[in-house]
Amino acid sequence: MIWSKEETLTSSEMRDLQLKRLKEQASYVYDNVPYYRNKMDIAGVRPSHISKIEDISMLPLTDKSMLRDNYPFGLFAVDRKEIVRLHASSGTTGKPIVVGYTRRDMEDWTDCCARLACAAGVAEGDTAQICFGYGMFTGGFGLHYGLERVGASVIPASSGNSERQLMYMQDFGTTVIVATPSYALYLSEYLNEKGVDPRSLSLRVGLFGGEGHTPEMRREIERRWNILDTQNYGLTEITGPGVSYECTELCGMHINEDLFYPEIIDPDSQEVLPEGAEGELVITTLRKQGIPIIRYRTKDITSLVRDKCSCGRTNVRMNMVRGRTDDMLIIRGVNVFPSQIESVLVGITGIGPHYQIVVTREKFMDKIEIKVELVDGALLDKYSELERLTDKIRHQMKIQLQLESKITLLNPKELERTTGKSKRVLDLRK
Ligand code: DLL
Repeated sequence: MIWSKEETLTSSEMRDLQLKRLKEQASYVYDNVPYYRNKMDIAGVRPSHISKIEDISMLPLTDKSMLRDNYPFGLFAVDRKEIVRLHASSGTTGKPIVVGYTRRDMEDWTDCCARLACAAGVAEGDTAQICFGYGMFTGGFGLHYGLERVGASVIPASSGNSERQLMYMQDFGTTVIVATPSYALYLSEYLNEKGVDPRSLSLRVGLFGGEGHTPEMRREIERRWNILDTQNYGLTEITGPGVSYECTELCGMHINEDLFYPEIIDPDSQEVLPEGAEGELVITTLRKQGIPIIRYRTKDITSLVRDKCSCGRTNVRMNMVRGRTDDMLIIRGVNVFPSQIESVLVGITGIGPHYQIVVTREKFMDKIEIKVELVDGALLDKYSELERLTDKIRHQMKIQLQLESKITLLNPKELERTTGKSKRVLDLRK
């Protein structure tokens, strides 16, 4: 089944709709968001200059820094009283980036997530267990509403607490798991340790997103759980989950291009690349009211596929994300910037400016270790002081990153020094 008629438009119908919406969205931001008006004025572009969809490339590119510089509500295009929901995601500094949804934005978001669920074959009669965090992260709430919309019975289990997750799966007859792919793998190990074969449960479909997963991970998930592993993609800045999603053909993620216009650019030259080429995904929202976003550089590397999909959907697909162009780490679905870690460390006395972040994967679960040099090596002999300092750093990291981390204190000069760019991150997951 296909949820919405916008998923099956002919290419000329889609282009007409996109052009109409792009013109409206460009005028809307020009009139309502001073940041865009300034940017367009500087570039000498007016919304009225847009006469075909390709003209979008005249509009200026944007990135996360605009959200940081306009924190918290400077990019909102409506009065605060129109905003019915706020969400947030990590920024490059201590402050998060904040997005707001109007009632219509919530409707559109719900519809996007309903399309996603429907494309994976989820429907009335299914019981969907959402293992994403419910909170400022968009994963939990976004999928929640979409799954309810298709008629599934939703278990808002939230993240963590594997014992509970298992109990719900067994007692409530969960048929759909909604999680990061790494959590699905971790949970399967946990179940095995408890003597439960994941394949003996009632699960049949996984809706996985928030981080990438390789074809190997997919095979492993399918083998361990005996479920259909589908992937979906999204980002807070654009809407959260529901930007794109796989259908049961598993040949790329269909983009909701009636709402989000995708382009692929060369991250260095910023030129738009021809169809099929791999580069950085840039997205323009076409119908957002709360916080419309023009030509947003996602930093995600992928390519677009336009050939026919046997599911009947005609909307363009994006391939699995191959990586990112920046240093953002995704740890168990949580976005982490090294700069956030640094901002915690610089405020703590007793430790020096040298640190290293080591990311590993144990039993499919991401682990983060932060190695920090002490200013005074003699402290290493004072166990209680050392423990107090370690606890303090761990606690502040938890507040900043929303993640547990391991803190290791080192002797002064123990970390390797480089004359060039310092290598702060050691990602050993690949
Ligand atoms: O992760 C939204 C989301 C939640 C999508 C749940 C799907 C399911 P952010 O926290 O803002 O939003 O992180 C966005 O996560 O730019 C990608 O780098 C990465 N990401 C999300 N989904 C995928 C995916 C949510 N399927 C950032 N494959 C994005 C690869 C993904 N990377």
